[in-house]
Amino acid sequence: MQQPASPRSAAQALVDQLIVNRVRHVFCVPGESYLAVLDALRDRDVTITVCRNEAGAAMMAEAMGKATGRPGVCFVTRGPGATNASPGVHIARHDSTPMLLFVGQIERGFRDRDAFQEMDYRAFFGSVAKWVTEIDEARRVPEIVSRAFQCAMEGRPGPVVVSLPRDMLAEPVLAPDARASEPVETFPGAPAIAAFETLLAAAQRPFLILGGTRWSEAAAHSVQRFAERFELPVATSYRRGPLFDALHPCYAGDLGIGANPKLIARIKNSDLPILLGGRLGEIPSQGFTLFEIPSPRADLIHIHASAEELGRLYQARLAIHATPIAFAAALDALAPRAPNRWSAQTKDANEDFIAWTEAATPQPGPVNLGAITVWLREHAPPDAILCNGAGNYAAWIHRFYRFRRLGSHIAPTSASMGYGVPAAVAMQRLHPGRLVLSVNGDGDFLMNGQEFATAVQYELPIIVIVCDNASYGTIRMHQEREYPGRVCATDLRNPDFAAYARAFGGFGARVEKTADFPAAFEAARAARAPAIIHVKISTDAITPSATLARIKELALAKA
Ligand SMILES: Cc1ncc(C[n+]2csc(CCOP(=O)(O)OP(=O)(O)O)c2C)c(N)n1
Repeated sequence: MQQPASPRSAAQALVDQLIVNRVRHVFCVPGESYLAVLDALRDRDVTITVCRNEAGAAMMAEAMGKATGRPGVCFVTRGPGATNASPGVHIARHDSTPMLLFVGQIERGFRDRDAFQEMDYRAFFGSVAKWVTEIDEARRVPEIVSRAFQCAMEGRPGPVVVSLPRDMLAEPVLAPDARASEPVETFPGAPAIAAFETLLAAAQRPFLILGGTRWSEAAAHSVQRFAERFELPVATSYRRGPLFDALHPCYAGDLGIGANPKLIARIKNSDLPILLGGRLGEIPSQGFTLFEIPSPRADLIHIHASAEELGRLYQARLAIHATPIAFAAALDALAPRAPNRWSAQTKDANEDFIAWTEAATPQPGPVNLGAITVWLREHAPPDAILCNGAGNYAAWIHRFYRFRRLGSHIAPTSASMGYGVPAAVAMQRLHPGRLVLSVNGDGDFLMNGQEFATAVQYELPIIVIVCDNASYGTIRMHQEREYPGRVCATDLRNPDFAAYARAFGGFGARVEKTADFPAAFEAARAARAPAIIHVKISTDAITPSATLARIKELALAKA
Protein backbone atom coordinates (compact mmCIF):
# COMPACT_ATOMS: atom_id res chain seq x y z
CA MET A 1 0.00 0.00 0.00
CA GLN A 2 1.14 3.52 -0.81
CA GLN A 3 2.46 5.75 1.96
CA PRO A 4 0.26 8.91 1.97
CA ALA A 5 2.22 11.98 0.85
CA SER A 6 0.99 14.11 3.75
CA PRO A 7 -0.26 13.15 7.16
CA ARG A 8 -3.99 12.70 7.78
CA SER A 9 -5.71 12.48 11.15
CA ALA A 10 -6.22 9.09 12.76
CA ALA A 11 -9.98 9.69 12.33
CA GLN A 12 -9.46 10.21 8.59
CA ALA A 13 -7.35 7.06 8.42
CA LEU A 14 -10.19 5.23 10.16
CA VAL A 15 -12.79 6.46 7.69
CA ASP A 16 -10.46 5.63 4.77
CA GLN A 17 -10.12 2.11 6.14
CA LEU A 18 -13.91 1.79 6.29
CA ILE A 19 -14.13 2.84 2.66
CA VAL A 20 -11.39 0.39 1.66
CA ASN A 21 -13.63 -2.24 3.27
CA ARG A 22 -16.58 -1.18 1.12
CA VAL A 23 -18.58 0.33 3.98
CA ARG A 24 -21.38 2.41 2.46
CA HIS A 25 -23.50 2.99 5.57
CA VAL A 26 -22.78 3.92 9.16
CA PHE A 27 -25.34 4.26 11.95
CA CYS A 28 -24.70 6.53 14.90
CA VAL A 29 -25.75 8.74 17.73
CA PRO A 30 -23.23 11.58 17.89
CA GLY A 31 -20.95 12.27 20.86
CA GLU A 32 -18.25 14.78 21.64
CA SER A 33 -15.87 11.87 22.18
CA TYR A 34 -15.59 11.14 18.45
CA LEU A 35 -16.13 14.50 16.77
CA ALA A 36 -13.01 13.93 14.66
CA VAL A 37 -14.65 10.87 13.06
CA LEU A 38 -17.87 12.76 12.33
CA ASP A 39 -15.79 15.47 10.71
CA ALA A 40 -13.85 12.91 8.68
CA LEU A 41 -17.12 11.31 7.52
CA ARG A 42 -18.41 14.61 6.15
CA ASP A 43 -18.21 14.83 2.38
CA ARG A 44 -17.20 11.18 2.00
CA ASP A 45 -19.07 8.53 0.06
CA VAL A 46 -20.59 7.00 3.20
CA THR A 47 -24.27 7.37 4.07
CA ILE A 48 -24.77 8.37 7.69
CA THR A 49 -27.97 7.45 9.52
CA VAL A 50 -28.23 9.44 12.72
CA CYS A 51 -30.49 7.69 15.23
CA ARG A 52 -32.44 8.56 18.37
CA ASN A 53 -31.01 5.90 20.63
CA GLU A 54 -27.81 3.87 20.40
CA ALA A 55 -29.83 0.65 20.77
CA GLY A 56 -31.55 1.52 17.50
CA ALA A 57 -28.25 2.47 15.83
CA ALA A 58 -26.56 -0.76 16.91
CA MET A 59 -29.52 -2.90 15.79
CA MET A 60 -29.47 -1.13 12.42
CA ALA A 61 -25.78 -1.95 12.03
CA GLU A 62 -26.46 -5.54 13.06
CA ALA A 63 -29.29 -5.80 10.51
CA MET A 64 -26.94 -4.43 7.85
CA GLY A 65 -24.37 -7.10 8.74
CA LYS A 66 -27.08 -9.78 8.57
CA ALA A 67 -28.26 -8.66 5.16
CA THR A 68 -24.88 -8.10 3.51
CA GLY A 69 -22.49 -10.55 5.21
CA ARG A 70 -20.01 -7.63 5.64
CA PRO A 71 -19.76 -5.91 9.04
CA GLY A 72 -22.48 -3.38 9.80
CA VAL A 73 -20.87 -0.29 11.34
CA CYS A 74 -22.07 1.72 14.32
CA PHE A 75 -20.50 4.72 16.06
CA VAL A 76 -21.50 5.70 19.59
CA THR A 77 -20.14 7.81 22.37
CA ARG A 78 -18.46 6.55 25.55
CA GLY A 79 -20.20 5.34 28.74
CA PRO A 80 -23.98 5.68 28.29
CA GLY A 81 -23.71 5.57 24.50
CA ALA A 82 -21.81 2.30 24.66
CA THR A 83 -24.11 0.71 27.24
CA ASN A 84 -27.16 1.73 25.20
CA ALA A 85 -25.63 0.01 22.16
CA SER A 86 -25.10 -3.28 23.95
CA PRO A 87 -28.35 -4.98 22.75
CA GLY A 88 -27.11 -4.78 19.16
CA VAL A 89 -23.80 -6.34 20.17
CA HIS A 90 -25.60 -9.15 21.99
CA ILE A 91 -27.79 -9.85 18.95
CA ALA A 92 -24.75 -9.92 16.66
CA ARG A 93 -23.08 -12.45 18.94
CA HIS A 94 -26.05 -14.80 19.15
CA ASP A 95 -26.98 -14.42 15.50
CA SER A 96 -23.38 -14.83 14.23
CA THR A 97 -23.54 -11.46 12.47
CA PRO A 98 -20.45 -9.47 11.49
CA MET A 99 -20.63 -6.06 13.12
CA LEU A 100 -18.27 -3.28 14.25
CA LEU A 101 -19.10 -1.01 17.16
CA PHE A 102 -16.79 2.00 17.41
CA VAL A 103 -16.93 3.80 20.74
CA GLY A 104 -15.53 7.26 21.41
CA GLN A 105 -13.34 7.05 24.50
CA ILE A 106 -11.92 9.47 27.06
CA GLU A 107 -8.48 10.94 26.49
CA ARG A 108 -5.63 8.53 27.10
CA GLY A 109 -4.10 10.76 29.80
CA PHE A 110 -7.30 10.68 31.90
CA ARG A 111 -7.54 6.90 32.22
CA ASP A 112 -8.48 5.34 35.56
CA ARG A 113 -9.49 8.66 37.12
CA ASP A 114 -13.22 7.97 36.71
CA ALA A 115 -13.04 10.58 34.00
CA PHE A 116 -16.28 11.84 32.46
CA GLN A 117 -18.28 8.77 31.26
CA GLU A 118 -15.17 6.59 31.55
CA MET A 119 -15.70 2.86 31.07
CA ASP A 120 -13.60 -0.24 30.63
CA TYR A 121 -14.96 -1.64 27.35
CA ARG A 122 -12.90 -4.80 27.51
CA ALA A 123 -14.57 -5.66 30.81
CA PHE A 124 -18.05 -4.54 29.76
CA PHE A 125 -18.22 -6.18 26.33
CA GLY A 126 -15.72 -8.96 27.06
CA SER A 127 -18.25 -11.76 27.40
CA VAL A 128 -20.35 -10.69 24.41
CA ALA A 129 -18.09 -9.40 21.67
CA LYS A 130 -15.71 -11.56 19.64
CA TRP A 131 -12.96 -9.05 20.28
CA VAL A 132 -12.75 -5.79 22.22
CA THR A 133 -9.83 -3.47 21.72
CA GLU A 134 -8.70 0.11 22.15
CA ILE A 135 -6.50 1.93 19.66
CA ASP A 136 -3.77 3.63 21.66
CA GLU A 137 -1.47 4.62 18.85
CA ALA A 138 -2.78 6.58 15.89
CA ARG A 139 -0.35 4.93 13.47
CA ARG A 140 -1.96 1.54 14.23
CA VAL A 141 -5.46 2.57 13.03
CA PRO A 142 -5.24 0.78 9.63
CA GLU A 143 -3.81 -2.36 11.25
CA ILE A 144 -6.37 -2.61 14.04
CA VAL A 145 -9.39 -1.59 11.98
CA SER A 146 -8.57 -4.12 9.26
CA ARG A 147 -8.09 -6.78 11.91
CA ALA A 148 -11.45 -5.84 13.41
CA PHE A 149 -13.08 -6.41 10.00
CA GLN A 150 -11.27 -9.72 9.63
CA CYS A 151 -12.26 -10.91 13.10
CA ALA A 152 -15.92 -9.89 12.68
CA MET A 153 -16.26 -11.90 9.44
CA GLU A 154 -14.01 -14.89 10.06
CA GLY A 155 -15.16 -18.37 11.12
CA ARG A 156 -18.38 -17.82 13.03
CA PRO A 157 -18.97 -14.08 12.47
CA GLY A 158 -19.73 -11.76 15.38
CA PRO A 159 -19.38 -8.29 16.86
CA VAL A 160 -16.10 -6.47 17.46
CA VAL A 161 -15.87 -3.40 19.68
CA VAL A 162 -13.17 -0.81 19.02
CA SER A 163 -12.65 1.99 21.49
CA LEU A 164 -11.22 5.23 20.14
CA PRO A 165 -9.56 7.64 22.62
CA ARG A 166 -10.62 11.14 21.69
CA ASP A 167 -7.11 12.61 21.64
CA MET A 168 -5.77 9.71 19.56
CA LEU A 169 -8.37 10.42 16.84
CA ALA A 170 -7.01 13.93 16.30
CA GLU A 171 -3.35 12.90 15.93
CA PRO A 172 -1.69 13.01 12.52
CA VAL A 173 -0.61 9.71 10.96
CA LEU A 174 1.43 8.73 7.93
CA ALA A 175 0.51 5.04 8.00
CA PRO A 176 -0.89 3.74 4.68
CA ASP A 177 -4.30 2.04 4.36
CA ALA A 178 -4.38 -1.70 4.89
CA ARG A 179 -5.92 -3.86 2.16
CA ALA A 180 -9.61 -4.76 2.35
CA SER A 181 -10.23 -7.66 4.73
CA GLU A 182 -11.80 -10.76 3.21
CA PRO A 183 -13.06 -13.74 5.20
CA VAL A 184 -11.44 -17.05 4.34
CA GLU A 185 -13.77 -19.54 2.65
CA THR A 186 -12.93 -22.90 4.17
CA PHE A 187 -13.52 -25.61 1.54
CA PRO A 188 -14.32 -29.22 2.41
CA GLY A 189 -11.54 -31.63 1.55
CA ALA A 190 -12.01 -34.54 -0.86
CA PRO A 191 -12.14 -37.14 2.00
CA ALA A 192 -14.91 -35.17 3.73
CA ILE A 193 -16.98 -35.02 0.53
CA ALA A 194 -16.38 -38.71 -0.14
CA ALA A 195 -17.54 -39.57 3.41
CA PHE A 196 -20.57 -37.32 2.94
CA GLU A 197 -21.53 -39.10 -0.28
CA THR A 198 -21.09 -42.53 1.29
CA LEU A 199 -23.31 -41.68 4.26
CA LEU A 200 -25.96 -40.19 2.01
CA ALA A 201 -25.93 -43.19 -0.31
CA ALA A 202 -26.55 -45.51 2.66
CA ALA A 203 -29.23 -43.40 4.37
CA GLN A 204 -32.91 -44.30 4.60
CA ARG A 205 -34.33 -41.05 5.95
CA PRO A 206 -31.93 -38.13 5.35
CA PHE A 207 -33.02 -34.62 6.29
CA LEU A 208 -31.28 -31.36 5.42
CA ILE A 209 -31.41 -28.51 7.96
CA LEU A 210 -30.12 -25.10 6.89
CA GLY A 211 -29.03 -22.35 9.26
CA GLY A 212 -26.38 -19.90 10.37
CA THR A 213 -24.60 -17.25 8.38
CA ARG A 214 -21.91 -17.02 5.66
CA TRP A 215 -24.37 -17.73 2.89
CA SER A 216 -24.69 -16.16 -0.56
CA GLU A 217 -27.42 -16.25 -3.21
CA ALA A 218 -25.23 -18.59 -5.26
CA ALA A 219 -24.82 -20.92 -2.26
CA ALA A 220 -28.56 -20.96 -1.59
CA HIS A 221 -29.19 -21.84 -5.26
CA SER A 222 -26.58 -24.61 -5.20
CA VAL A 223 -28.20 -26.11 -2.13
CA GLN A 224 -31.61 -25.89 -3.74
CA ARG A 225 -30.36 -27.72 -6.83
CA PHE A 226 -28.65 -30.33 -4.63
CA ALA A 227 -31.91 -30.86 -2.71
CA GLU A 228 -33.73 -31.23 -6.03
CA ARG A 229 -31.28 -33.79 -7.44
CA PHE A 230 -31.36 -35.84 -4.26
CA GLU A 231 -35.05 -35.09 -3.53
CA LEU A 232 -34.15 -34.27 0.05
CA PRO A 233 -36.60 -32.81 2.57
CA VAL A 234 -35.28 -29.43 3.74
CA ALA A 235 -36.01 -27.52 6.94
CA THR A 236 -34.68 -24.11 7.90
CA SER A 237 -33.50 -23.16 11.37
CA TYR A 238 -35.14 -20.55 13.59
CA ARG A 239 -35.43 -17.25 11.69
CA ARG A 240 -33.34 -18.57 8.81
CA GLY A 241 -36.38 -19.22 6.60
CA PRO A 242 -35.06 -17.35 3.54
CA LEU A 243 -32.23 -19.86 3.11
CA PHE A 244 -34.69 -22.02 1.13
CA ASP A 245 -37.62 -21.13 -1.09
CA ALA A 246 -40.74 -21.95 0.91
CA LEU A 247 -42.64 -22.71 -2.31
CA HIS A 248 -40.13 -25.37 -3.35
CA PRO A 249 -41.50 -28.96 -3.29
CA CYS A 250 -38.58 -30.08 -1.06
CA TYR A 251 -39.44 -27.57 1.68
CA ALA A 252 -40.60 -29.08 4.96
CA GLY A 253 -40.86 -26.02 7.20
CA ASP A 254 -38.97 -24.05 9.82
CA LEU A 255 -37.67 -25.15 13.18
CA GLY A 256 -38.73 -22.21 15.26
CA ILE A 257 -40.98 -21.57 18.22
CA GLY A 258 -44.27 -23.37 17.61
CA ALA A 259 -42.77 -25.58 14.88
CA ASN A 260 -44.97 -28.16 13.18
CA PRO A 261 -45.02 -31.25 15.45
CA LYS A 262 -44.91 -33.43 12.34
CA LEU A 263 -41.72 -31.72 11.21
CA ILE A 264 -40.14 -32.25 14.62
CA ALA A 265 -41.14 -35.93 14.55
CA ARG A 266 -39.67 -36.39 11.06
CA ILE A 267 -36.35 -34.86 12.02
CA LYS A 268 -36.20 -36.92 15.20
CA ASN A 269 -36.83 -39.98 13.08
CA SER A 270 -34.19 -39.14 10.47
CA ASP A 271 -31.23 -41.50 10.35
CA LEU A 272 -29.07 -38.88 8.61
CA PRO A 273 -29.77 -35.29 9.66
CA ILE A 274 -27.48 -32.94 7.77
CA LEU A 275 -27.00 -29.62 9.57
CA LEU A 276 -25.53 -27.12 7.14
CA GLY A 277 -24.31 -23.78 8.55
CA GLY A 278 -26.27 -23.69 11.80
CA ARG A 279 -25.49 -24.57 15.40
CA LEU A 280 -28.92 -25.89 16.38
CA GLY A 281 -29.13 -23.99 19.64
CA GLU A 282 -31.93 -24.07 22.19
CA ILE A 283 -34.79 -22.73 20.03
CA PRO A 284 -34.33 -24.70 16.77
CA SER A 285 -33.39 -27.85 18.70
CA GLN A 286 -36.74 -27.50 20.53
CA GLY A 287 -35.09 -27.05 23.93
CA PHE A 288 -32.17 -29.36 23.06
CA THR A 289 -34.54 -32.27 22.52
CA LEU A 290 -34.04 -32.87 18.79
CA PHE A 291 -30.74 -34.69 19.10
CA GLU A 292 -29.07 -36.20 22.12
CA ILE A 293 -26.20 -34.20 23.62
CA PRO A 294 -23.34 -34.88 23.33
CA SER A 295 -23.78 -38.00 21.14
CA PRO A 296 -26.83 -37.99 18.85
CA ARG A 297 -28.25 -41.43 18.07
CA ALA A 298 -28.66 -40.50 14.39
CA ASP A 299 -25.70 -40.13 12.08
CA LEU A 300 -25.55 -36.35 12.27
CA ILE A 301 -23.50 -34.58 9.62
CA HIS A 302 -22.55 -31.11 10.79
CA ILE A 303 -21.03 -28.56 8.45
CA HIS A 304 -19.95 -25.27 10.01
CA ALA A 305 -17.70 -22.34 9.19
CA SER A 306 -16.06 -22.42 12.61
CA ALA A 307 -14.02 -25.37 13.85
CA GLU A 308 -14.92 -24.31 17.42
CA GLU A 309 -18.62 -25.00 16.79
CA LEU A 310 -18.01 -28.55 15.57
CA GLY A 311 -18.28 -30.98 18.44
CA ARG A 312 -19.22 -28.22 20.87
CA LEU A 313 -22.82 -29.36 21.43
CA TYR A 314 -23.17 -32.35 19.16
CA GLN A 315 -20.57 -34.99 18.37
CA ALA A 316 -21.35 -35.47 14.71
CA ARG A 317 -20.82 -38.74 12.88
CA LEU A 318 -19.20 -36.55 10.25
CA ALA A 319 -18.04 -33.02 11.06
CA ILE A 320 -16.98 -30.86 8.15
CA HIS A 321 -15.21 -27.58 8.67
CA ALA A 322 -16.47 -25.50 5.75
CA THR A 323 -18.42 -22.32 5.15
CA PRO A 324 -21.88 -22.76 3.61
CA ILE A 325 -20.62 -20.89 0.53
CA ALA A 326 -17.73 -23.30 0.04
CA PHE A 327 -19.71 -26.41 0.92
CA ALA A 328 -22.55 -25.48 -1.41
CA ALA A 329 -20.04 -25.09 -4.24
CA ALA A 330 -18.78 -28.61 -3.55
CA LEU A 331 -22.36 -29.94 -3.65
CA ASP A 332 -22.61 -28.89 -7.30
CA ALA A 333 -20.41 -31.85 -8.22
CA LEU A 334 -22.59 -34.46 -6.49
CA ALA A 335 -25.28 -36.52 -8.20
CA PRO A 336 -27.28 -39.51 -6.94
CA ARG A 337 -25.80 -42.88 -7.88
CA ALA A 338 -29.16 -44.65 -7.53
CA PRO A 339 -32.81 -43.61 -7.41
CA ASN A 340 -33.55 -41.66 -4.21
CA ARG A 341 -35.42 -44.06 -1.96
CA TRP A 342 -36.78 -41.27 0.26
CA SER A 343 -38.59 -39.24 -2.42
CA ALA A 344 -42.04 -40.21 -1.09
CA GLN A 345 -41.01 -39.03 2.39
CA THR A 346 -39.95 -35.68 0.94
CA LYS A 347 -43.32 -35.31 -0.74
CA ASP A 348 -45.08 -36.16 2.52
CA ALA A 349 -42.92 -33.68 4.46
CA ASN A 350 -43.81 -30.95 1.97
CA GLU A 351 -47.50 -31.82 2.18
CA ASP A 352 -47.29 -31.63 5.98
CA PHE A 353 -45.73 -28.18 5.65
CA ILE A 354 -48.45 -26.97 3.28
CA ALA A 355 -51.22 -28.37 5.46
CA TRP A 356 -49.70 -26.69 8.54
CA THR A 357 -49.31 -23.29 6.91
CA GLU A 358 -51.96 -23.05 4.19
CA ALA A 359 -54.98 -21.51 5.91
CA ALA A 360 -55.22 -19.24 8.92
CA THR A 361 -56.53 -20.91 12.05
CA PRO A 362 -59.65 -19.40 13.69
CA GLN A 363 -58.93 -16.73 16.31
CA PRO A 364 -60.96 -15.02 19.03
CA GLY A 365 -61.88 -11.41 18.34
CA PRO A 366 -62.58 -9.49 15.13
CA VAL A 367 -58.96 -9.45 13.92
CA ASN A 368 -57.24 -12.64 12.79
CA LEU A 369 -53.48 -12.12 12.57
CA GLY A 370 -53.16 -15.39 10.66
CA ALA A 371 -55.51 -14.17 7.93
CA ILE A 372 -53.59 -10.88 7.74
CA THR A 373 -50.29 -12.77 7.38
CA VAL A 374 -51.77 -14.97 4.65
CA TRP A 375 -52.96 -11.82 2.86
CA LEU A 376 -49.49 -10.30 3.18
CA ARG A 377 -47.75 -13.38 1.81
CA GLU A 378 -50.04 -13.27 -1.20
CA HIS A 379 -49.71 -9.55 -1.85
CA ALA A 380 -46.14 -8.66 -0.87
CA PRO A 381 -43.59 -9.12 -3.69
CA PRO A 382 -41.11 -12.01 -3.19
CA ASP A 383 -38.27 -9.54 -2.62
CA ALA A 384 -40.15 -7.72 0.18
CA ILE A 385 -38.11 -7.65 3.38
CA LEU A 386 -39.91 -8.47 6.60
CA CYS A 387 -38.31 -7.35 9.86
CA ASN A 388 -39.50 -8.17 13.36
CA GLY A 389 -38.40 -8.39 16.96
CA ALA A 390 -39.73 -10.71 19.66
CA GLY A 391 -43.16 -11.58 20.92
CA ASN A 392 -45.94 -14.07 20.27
CA TYR A 393 -47.23 -11.97 17.34
CA ALA A 394 -44.21 -13.35 15.42
CA ALA A 395 -45.65 -16.87 15.69
CA TRP A 396 -48.05 -16.00 12.87
CA ILE A 397 -45.16 -14.85 10.66
CA HIS A 398 -43.31 -18.10 11.29
CA ARG A 399 -46.34 -20.19 10.67
CA PHE A 400 -47.97 -18.48 7.69
CA TYR A 401 -45.51 -16.23 5.84
CA ARG A 402 -43.50 -17.87 3.06
CA PHE A 403 -40.01 -16.54 2.55
CA ARG A 404 -38.60 -17.06 -0.90
CA ARG A 405 -35.37 -15.09 -1.19
CA LEU A 406 -32.18 -14.79 0.83
CA GLY A 407 -32.29 -11.76 3.10
CA SER A 408 -36.07 -11.41 2.98
CA HIS A 409 -36.48 -11.98 6.73
CA ILE A 410 -34.38 -9.90 9.11
CA ALA A 411 -35.13 -10.88 12.70
CA PRO A 412 -33.05 -11.73 15.77
CA THR A 413 -32.53 -15.41 16.59
CA SER A 414 -31.72 -14.08 20.05
CA ALA A 415 -35.35 -12.89 20.25
CA SER A 416 -34.48 -9.39 21.31
CA MET A 417 -37.48 -7.09 21.48
CA GLY A 418 -37.31 -3.69 19.83
CA TYR A 419 -35.57 -4.90 16.67
CA GLY A 420 -38.28 -4.57 14.04
CA VAL A 421 -38.22 -0.80 13.53
CA PRO A 422 -34.42 -0.27 13.51
CA ALA A 423 -33.96 -3.27 11.22
CA ALA A 424 -36.55 -1.90 8.79
CA VAL A 425 -34.86 1.51 8.75
CA ALA A 426 -31.53 -0.16 7.90
CA MET A 427 -33.09 -2.35 5.20
CA GLN A 428 -34.85 0.56 3.53
CA ARG A 429 -31.55 2.48 3.59
CA LEU A 430 -29.88 -0.50 1.91
CA HIS A 431 -32.67 -1.20 -0.59
CA PRO A 432 -34.57 2.03 -1.27
CA GLY A 433 -36.73 0.40 -3.96
CA ARG A 434 -37.93 -2.65 -2.06
CA LEU A 435 -40.98 -3.03 0.13
CA VAL A 436 -39.81 -3.15 3.75
CA LEU A 437 -42.25 -4.32 6.41
CA SER A 438 -41.71 -4.12 10.13
CA VAL A 439 -43.97 -6.29 12.25
CA ASN A 440 -44.03 -5.58 15.98
CA GLY A 441 -45.86 -6.35 19.17
CA ASP A 442 -47.14 -3.42 21.21
CA GLY A 443 -44.51 -4.00 23.89
CA ASP A 444 -41.89 -4.71 21.28
CA PHE A 445 -42.61 -1.59 19.22
CA LEU A 446 -42.20 0.90 22.05
CA MET A 447 -38.74 -0.44 22.92
CA ASN A 448 -37.30 1.28 19.85
CA GLY A 449 -40.34 2.95 18.28
CA GLN A 450 -38.46 6.25 18.50
CA GLU A 451 -36.54 5.18 15.38
CA PHE A 452 -39.74 5.84 13.46
CA ALA A 453 -38.45 9.43 13.65
CA THR A 454 -35.33 8.25 11.82
CA ALA A 455 -37.51 6.76 9.09
CA VAL A 456 -39.33 10.10 8.81
CA GLN A 457 -36.06 12.04 8.78
CA TYR A 458 -34.74 10.07 5.81
CA GLU A 459 -38.15 9.68 4.13
CA LEU A 460 -38.03 5.90 4.25
CA PRO A 461 -41.45 4.44 3.36
CA ILE A 462 -41.27 1.47 5.74
CA ILE A 463 -44.62 0.00 6.74
CA VAL A 464 -44.74 -0.72 10.45
CA ILE A 465 -47.45 -3.04 11.73
CA VAL A 466 -48.08 -2.88 15.46
CA CYS A 467 -49.99 -5.90 16.79
CA ASP A 468 -51.65 -4.46 19.88
CA ASN A 469 -53.01 -7.06 22.29
CA ALA A 470 -52.65 -4.71 25.29
CA SER A 471 -50.19 -7.10 26.84
CA TYR A 472 -46.66 -8.38 27.01
CA GLY A 473 -48.50 -11.38 25.62
CA THR A 474 -45.67 -13.91 25.52
CA ILE A 475 -44.97 -13.47 29.19
CA ARG A 476 -48.69 -13.48 29.98
CA MET A 477 -48.89 -16.83 28.18
CA HIS A 478 -46.06 -18.20 30.31
CA GLN A 479 -47.76 -16.80 33.40
CA GLU A 480 -51.01 -18.58 32.56
CA ARG A 481 -49.07 -21.81 32.03
CA GLU A 482 -47.03 -21.65 35.20
CA TYR A 483 -49.12 -19.43 37.51
CA PRO A 484 -52.65 -19.69 36.04
CA GLY A 485 -54.89 -16.73 36.80
CA ARG A 486 -52.11 -14.79 38.53
CA VAL A 487 -51.49 -11.99 36.03
CA CYS A 488 -48.69 -9.70 37.15
CA ALA A 489 -46.82 -6.93 35.31
CA THR A 490 -47.92 -8.00 31.83
CA ASP A 491 -50.91 -5.71 31.07
CA LEU A 492 -50.21 -2.68 28.89
CA ARG A 493 -52.14 0.55 28.37
CA ASN A 494 -51.15 1.72 24.94
CA PRO A 495 -51.13 4.97 23.03
CA ASP A 496 -52.93 5.45 19.73
CA PHE A 497 -50.13 4.20 17.46
CA ALA A 498 -51.70 5.68 14.31
CA ALA A 499 -51.73 9.10 15.97
CA TYR A 500 -48.14 8.47 17.08
CA ALA A 501 -47.20 7.96 13.42
CA ARG A 502 -48.92 11.17 12.39
CA ALA A 503 -47.29 13.12 15.24
CA PHE A 504 -43.90 12.04 13.89
CA GLY A 505 -44.83 13.14 10.36
CA GLY A 506 -45.77 9.71 8.99
CA PHE A 507 -48.94 7.97 7.88
CA GLY A 508 -51.14 6.22 10.43
CA ALA A 509 -54.10 3.86 10.19
CA ARG A 510 -56.00 1.70 12.64
CA VAL A 511 -57.39 -1.76 11.93
CA GLU A 512 -60.11 -3.26 14.12
CA LYS A 513 -61.43 -5.92 11.71
CA THR A 514 -59.48 -8.35 9.55
CA ALA A 515 -61.30 -7.17 6.45
CA ASP A 516 -60.02 -3.61 6.99
CA PHE A 517 -56.37 -4.58 6.76
CA PRO A 518 -55.94 -4.68 2.94
CA ALA A 519 -57.29 -1.13 2.51
CA ALA A 520 -55.11 0.17 5.35
CA PHE A 521 -52.08 -1.52 3.82
CA GLU A 522 -52.75 -0.15 0.35
CA ALA A 523 -53.26 3.33 1.81
CA ALA A 524 -49.94 3.01 3.65
CA ARG A 525 -48.21 2.04 0.40
CA ALA A 526 -49.86 4.85 -1.49
CA ALA A 527 -48.73 7.36 1.15
CA ARG A 528 -45.07 6.69 0.14
CA ALA A 529 -44.11 7.77 3.62
CA PRO A 530 -43.17 5.92 6.80
CA ALA A 531 -46.40 4.36 8.01
CA ILE A 532 -47.78 2.66 11.08
CA ILE A 533 -50.78 0.34 10.93
CA HIS A 534 -52.16 -0.11 14.43
CA VAL A 535 -53.81 -3.53 14.50
CA LYS A 536 -56.02 -4.20 17.54
CA ILE A 537 -56.08 -7.86 18.48
CA SER A 538 -57.66 -9.75 21.32
CA THR A 539 -55.39 -10.54 24.26
CA ASP A 540 -56.90 -14.02 24.10
CA ALA A 541 -55.50 -14.57 20.57
CA ILE A 542 -52.12 -15.59 21.88
CA THR A 543 -50.90 -18.30 19.48
CA PRO A 544 -52.08 -19.63 16.10
CA SER A 545 -53.07 -22.93 17.73
CA ALA A 546 -54.32 -22.18 21.27
CA THR A 547 -56.04 -19.25 22.98
CA LEU A 548 -54.91 -17.80 26.28
CA ALA A 549 -58.14 -19.04 27.88
CA ARG A 550 -57.39 -22.57 26.69
CA ILE A 551 -53.80 -22.42 27.97
CA LYS A 552 -55.07 -21.27 31.36
CA GLU A 553 -57.75 -23.96 31.42
CA LEU A 554 -55.18 -26.68 30.70
CA ALA A 555 -52.83 -25.32 33.38
CA LEU A 556 -55.63 -25.24 35.97
CA ALA A 557 -56.64 -28.79 35.08
CA LYS A 558 -53.05 -29.91 35.58
CA ALA A 559 -52.60 -28.07 38.90
C1 LIG B 1 -35.30 -6.82 25.19
C2 LIG B 1 -36.19 -7.89 25.70
N1 LIG B 1 -36.81 -7.71 26.90
C3 LIG B 1 -37.63 -8.67 27.38
C4 LIG B 1 -37.84 -9.82 26.68
C5 LIG B 1 -38.76 -10.90 27.24
N2 LIG B 1 -39.96 -10.94 26.43
C6 LIG B 1 -40.10 -11.83 25.42
S1 LIG B 1 -41.51 -11.65 24.59
C7 LIG B 1 -42.03 -10.44 25.61
C8 LIG B 1 -43.37 -9.78 25.44
C9 LIG B 1 -43.56 -9.24 24.07
O1 LIG B 1 -44.72 -8.47 24.09
P1 LIG B 1 -45.31 -7.81 22.80
O2 LIG B 1 -44.27 -7.12 22.03
O3 LIG B 1 -46.45 -6.96 23.19
O4 LIG B 1 -45.74 -9.04 21.91
P2 LIG B 1 -46.79 -10.19 22.25
O5 LIG B 1 -46.03 -11.30 22.89
O6 LIG B 1 -47.85 -9.61 23.11
O7 LIG B 1 -47.31 -10.60 20.90
C10 LIG B 1 -41.08 -10.14 26.59
C11 LIG B 1 -41.23 -9.09 27.63
C12 LIG B 1 -37.15 -9.95 25.44
N3 LIG B 1 -37.26 -11.03 24.68
N4 LIG B 1 -36.36 -8.96 24.97
